[in-house]
Amino acid sequence: MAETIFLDIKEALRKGDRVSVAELVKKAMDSGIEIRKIMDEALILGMEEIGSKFKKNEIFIPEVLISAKAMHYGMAVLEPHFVRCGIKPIGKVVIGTVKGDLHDIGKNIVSMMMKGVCFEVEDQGIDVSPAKFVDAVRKSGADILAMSSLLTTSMPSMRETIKALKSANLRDKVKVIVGGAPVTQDFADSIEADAFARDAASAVDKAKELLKR
Ligand code: B12
Repeated sequence: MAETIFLDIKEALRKGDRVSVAELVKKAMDSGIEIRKIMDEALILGMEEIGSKFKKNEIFIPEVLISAKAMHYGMAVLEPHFVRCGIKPIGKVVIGTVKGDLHDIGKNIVSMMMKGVCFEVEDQGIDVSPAKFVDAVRKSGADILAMSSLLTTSMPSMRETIKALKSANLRDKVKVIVGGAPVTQDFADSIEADAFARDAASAVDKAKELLKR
């Protein structure tokens, strides 16, 4: 049962059929399939398959954009079910995709899962400059700054943001976690980030750990 719906979701994602993606995700939920499974095995896997087709030049930016939009529709169906929190958040996170980078699917998943464990999340969106991150951290008094990068060319902006936090005397007030497909633990260490995570579930675990440090 799950396998069939997941195949249908992936196919609808590939076609960029946002209405079907949303309907099928809802159908999967209604049939009792675990939300995390729908996210990991249908939506994220589906997007990965689109990624490999893009890499092999079998599909191009317009198709990827349409699929990305459909992915957002699917995630929007899941999001309310991730969040079941009381009034008091466990901590505050400022999140965003770094300057020069427009990829936001992974960042949105991280944001959604952080909200799911009751972090208050301030999403700065995409193409966020170091100055904008610094400003958001200062104004919000965030415990954690989470930066996403999907391009090797935008990764240096993470370093720039950490430098900017230092210049603004905020570096010791906020923990920094970084992630995104090209980001590695070595890179995170080299820019003196406090943590790195490969996927959204580990991002949540690491963020909780950071609160204790
Ligand atoms: C979708 C997509 C696009 C869409 C983005 C739409 C959107 N709204 O996001 C569009 C079409 C706009 C696009 C454009 C481009 N793209 Co693109 N894109 C992708 C694609 C196919 C999928 C990315 C994705 O969403 N993956 C699914 C999510 C769930 O995975 P994820 O982002 O990695 O996130 C997970 C983890 O990394 C982690 N994570 C993510 N963020 C964070 C943050 C923190 C703090 C933590 C802890 C963890 C974490 O958790 C997430 C969930 O588990 C990838 C291929 C790929 N395999 O990654 C290429 C890819 C990233 N793109 C690429 C390129 C080159 C481009 C363009 C330059 C193409 C061009 N010639 O114009 C432009 C750049 C535009 C720009 N300035 O940003 C390259 C990057 C190569 C590189 N290493 O630099 C890739 C790898 C494709 C390829 N193989 O060539 N792209």
